[in-house]
Amino acid sequence: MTKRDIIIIPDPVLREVCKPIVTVDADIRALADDMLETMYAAPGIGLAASQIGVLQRMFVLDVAKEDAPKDPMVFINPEITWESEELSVYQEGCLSIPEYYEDVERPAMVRVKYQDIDGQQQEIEAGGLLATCIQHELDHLNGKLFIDYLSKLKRDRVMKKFSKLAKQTGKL
Ligand code: GNR
Ligand code: NI
Repeated sequence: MTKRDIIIIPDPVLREVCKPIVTVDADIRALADDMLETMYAAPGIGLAASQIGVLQRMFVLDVAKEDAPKDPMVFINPEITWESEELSVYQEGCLSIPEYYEDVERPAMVRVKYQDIDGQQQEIEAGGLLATCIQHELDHLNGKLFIDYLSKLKRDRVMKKFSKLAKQTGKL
């Protein structure tokens, strides 16, 4: 297992659309391990492959409470097959936009079809924080970030702050 570096905005890699995974093989299982290690170390409750510069349709999650046992989940080629009309608001954050948090409204419940780490087709219905996280991670695979749901003023402000930081640290 290897901890990978997490890509921060405004890196354009975060705006790329990830490609479907054709076969769930040993390389994909090793990637899932690296992504979970990176997510736990951050620490975060989710991580999409594009956040470590891998443009494949896969994300990992663990929304277990801090005092509960670990519950790592891996979603390969995920697709939302249903979303509730009911919406809910969560204060979201993103490891690619460190220390910035804002409320985002999304469907309260979703059904998601995906392949698991054994390549088996699965479908689950999720609510609460899990539903929010699944939507946040699936957005990453389509090059979308949670700040895209905010006003242009807020989004421009945060992009500007991180662009300036990237220049100072020579990462852009
Ligand atoms: O660690 C994370 N916390 C979080 C909180 C509310 C809604 C979504 C998230 S996902 C985020 C990790 C991340 O950036 N995943 O892409
Ligand atoms: Ni994120």
